[in-house]
Amino acid sequence: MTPRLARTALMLAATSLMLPACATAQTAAPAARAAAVPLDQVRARPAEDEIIYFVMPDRFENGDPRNDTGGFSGGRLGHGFDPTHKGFFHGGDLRGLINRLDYIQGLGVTAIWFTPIFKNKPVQGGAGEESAGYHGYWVTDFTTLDPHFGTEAEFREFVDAAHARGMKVYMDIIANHTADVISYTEGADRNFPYRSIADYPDQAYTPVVPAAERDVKRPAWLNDPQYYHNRGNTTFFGEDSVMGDFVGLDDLATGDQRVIDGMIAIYGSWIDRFGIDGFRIDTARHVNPEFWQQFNPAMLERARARGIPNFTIFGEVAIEDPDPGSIARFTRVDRYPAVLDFAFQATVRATVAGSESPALFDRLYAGDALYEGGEAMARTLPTFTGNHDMGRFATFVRQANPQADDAEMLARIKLSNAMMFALRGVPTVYYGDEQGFVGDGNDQAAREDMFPSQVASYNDNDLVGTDATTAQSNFDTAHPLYRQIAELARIRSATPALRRGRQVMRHYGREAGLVAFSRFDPDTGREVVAVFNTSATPVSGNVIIDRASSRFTALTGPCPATHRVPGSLAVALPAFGYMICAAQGE
Ligand SMILES: [Ca+2]
Ligand SMILES: [Ca+2]
Ligand SMILES: [Ca+2]
Ligand SMILES: [Ca+2]
Repeated sequence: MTPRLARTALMLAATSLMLPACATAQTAAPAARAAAVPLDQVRARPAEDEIIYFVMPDRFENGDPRNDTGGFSGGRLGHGFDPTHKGFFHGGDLRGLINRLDYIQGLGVTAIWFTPIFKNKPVQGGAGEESAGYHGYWVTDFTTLDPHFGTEAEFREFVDAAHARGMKVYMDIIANHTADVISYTEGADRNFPYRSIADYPDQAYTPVVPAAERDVKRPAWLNDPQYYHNRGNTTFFGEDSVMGDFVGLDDLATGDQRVIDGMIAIYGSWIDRFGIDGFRIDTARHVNPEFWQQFNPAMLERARARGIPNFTIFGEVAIEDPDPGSIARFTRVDRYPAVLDFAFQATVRATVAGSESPALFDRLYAGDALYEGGEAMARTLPTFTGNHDMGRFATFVRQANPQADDAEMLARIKLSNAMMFALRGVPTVYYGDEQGFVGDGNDQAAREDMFPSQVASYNDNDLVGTDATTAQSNFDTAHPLYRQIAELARIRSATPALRRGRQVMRHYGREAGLVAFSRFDPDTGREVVAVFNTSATPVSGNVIIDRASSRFTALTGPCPATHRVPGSLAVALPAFGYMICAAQGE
C-alpha cells in the first residue's frame, strides 16, 4: 500500500489450458515437465536467480464460481462480490491460479508473488463509498485464507504444484494494520485527525468496536484495542506516518512486545505449515524499525529451521525517487534482507516513459553502495516498472506520450523490460503487463481482470500489441509482450552474468540516447554488454568494453560480431532499440 492512495482499496474448460498453435518454444513447457523438480533444488536457489510474477488472485482467473461470494450473506455490500465494479471482488481464486500455472511458467518466471490471501473484512467504507477487500490488505483473520480465494487445502495444492514445477511462492503480508474495525468516540465530525504524542502523551482517542465485530479478528489478542496506536488518521508526515491509521485501518502498536511476538507467531506459522519461500512485506515504512529488527531475523530463522535456507524477504518502502538512499536505509537500520526497488522504477519511468537523461542510472547504481552488503544485496532487490498501487508502466508511457501510436508504445515498453531483465536485481513482472494492459491510472484502475471483465472502464481501454480487450480472456501466449518477456527470461536464466554478475555502467549522455552496461560472469569473468537507446531516433556510437572482449554473440538485438578496436565496441540501435551481447572466449 502506498501513502498517496486511499485504499478503497468461468470455470476453465480443460481445453483452455491447451496452448495455441502459434505458442513459442518456451511456452511448450508442459511436455518437458514430466518429472517434479526436487524441492531441495528449488530451495537451493539464491534470491538473485529468480524472476517474479506479481499477481492479484481476485483479478487473475476464476477457477471456482462457487466461492465467488466467499460464503458471506447479503448483497454486494455484505459479501463484496460485484464483478462489474472495479472496487469489489471479481471471483478470481487459487483454483484459477492452479489452472493457469502453465501460462505463468511459460513466461519463464520462477517465483509467484500474490497479493494477500488472508481473511479480510469483505466490505469497508462509509455510505456510498464502500469497496471490498479483494486486494487482501484489510485482514481480520491472519490465521487462515479468505474464503473468496479458496481453502487451505487449495492453498497447499497451489504451493505444492508451484514447487513441483520448480517455482517459488512468495506471500504478501501486513504487520502495520488490520481491517478497519476500531473507531473512536471523539472526532468523527472531523474524520479523526491525528493526535500527537506531545499533545496526548497517554490516550489520544477512546477506541470503540461495534458489538458485531468484537471477536472478528484472529488471533484473539488482536481484538484488544490496547494493541493499537489509536491516534487517528495518518497524513503520511512525520510521527503520524508510523503511528496514524492508514485511511482508518487499525494501526497496530508495533512498539509493543506483545504485538511483535504475536506477528512473529502468525507469520512463522505460515512458514511452518506451508513451507512457502518468502514474504513481500506491505507498508514497511509505516512501522517503527525496532519491530522489523526483531521480526525479519525471526522469520529467516524460522525458515532455516523449516529447511528453507534462501527464504526471501522484501519490503515495500514506497518512495518514488531515483535516489535510493531512503529505501536503502531499511536494509541497514530495519534489517530488511531486501526492498522493492522503487528507485529503479522511478529511473526507468523517467528515462523510458519520459525522456530524461540516462545519467539517472549512474546516480541509481552509485547508490548500490548504500545497501547493507552493497552491490551483492542490490542484485537481490526485486526490480519492477509498475505495480498495483502506482499503476502500470504502459499507463506511464501513455501519460507521458499521449500521441504515441501502438508501435511506439510497444517499443518503449519492450525497452523497459529489456532493462529490467538485463540489469542487476530480480525482474518482477506485474500480471497483465505481458498482455499489453494499459490501465486508466493507479490503484483500482491498474487492477484489470485477465479473465473476461465486466468492468466498463477496463473494457474500453486500448491494449498494446493486440486488438483484444479486457472483455475477453487474455491468456495469449502469442502476445508480443508475453513472447518478449519469455525470451528475456530465457536469456537471463541461461546467463549467470545477468543474474549474479557484477555490473559496471559503461556509457550515458546528457540527453536521451545510448546507455550501456557490462555484466561479468561470476566464475569466468567473461563480459556481457547490454546497450539501450532511450531516444526516439536511431543512434550509433562507441562504448567502452573490457579489452579482453573481442568477439561477441548476440543474445538478443543487433550485436556487432567483433570489437572495433581493443576496449571499444561500435554500436548502432534503432529508436528504443536494445542489444545484449556476450563476449566469447579466445
Ligand atoms: Ca471464484
Ligand atoms: Ca503504523
Ligand atoms: Ca479504524
Ligand atoms: Ca478506461
